[in-house]
Amino acid sequence: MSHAECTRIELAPGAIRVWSDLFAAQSAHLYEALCAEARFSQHRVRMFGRELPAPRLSAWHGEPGCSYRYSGVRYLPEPLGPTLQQLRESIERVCGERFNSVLLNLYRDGQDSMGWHSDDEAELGSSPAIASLSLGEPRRFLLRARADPARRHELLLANGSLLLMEPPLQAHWQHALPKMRGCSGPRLNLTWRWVRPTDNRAAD
Ligand SMILES: O=C(O)CCC(=O)C(=O)O
Ligand SMILES: [Mn+2]
Repeated sequence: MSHAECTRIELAPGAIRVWSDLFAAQSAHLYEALCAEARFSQHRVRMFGRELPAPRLSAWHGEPGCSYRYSGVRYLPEPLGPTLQQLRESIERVCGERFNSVLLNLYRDGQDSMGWHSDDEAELGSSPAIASLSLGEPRRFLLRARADPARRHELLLANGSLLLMEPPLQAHWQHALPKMRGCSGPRLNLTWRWVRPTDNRAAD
């Protein structure tokens, strides 16, 4: 990990911080190791009243009890392997935040995407900090204000970049990763979260 510069962008209410090449030097190694360590599957999403395969592959890893509910399905965490453990420590140190779980999304090419949403699942609490590591092809990342969707901000998330969405961004802004023409390579994204652990037997 290099000692990269951090840029803070005020998006009142809320802010983001970006380290544009923090993990660039290790990116190829991290990509390989994480693809071997993570348990990817194609989750299903509810869109336009129908259930469809998500346009990306996903994996949920975390400490025991950190389950995650998405599109009506509860995912139990796979364990944090050695690469994820090490990354978590580095990212916690840089961000000054604690994380106990991570959602990995593998966008196989520019046709894979993620629609508009906020990271506002109940298990994240009312005002979460979310740290997002990008490895692979640069992709556009869009933000729009909930109160005024014409108010937008756009970033190009580069290989090895780290983005921190500071509280209370999730309450006031949505984000999306649109399809991108001309992008033929894969991108792996990891969003680190603090989930309030539940008793798995009692949670449903
Ligand atoms: O791939 C990205 O940069 C965004 C991922 C995201 O928003 C999420 O996992 O909730
Ligand atoms: Mn998100």
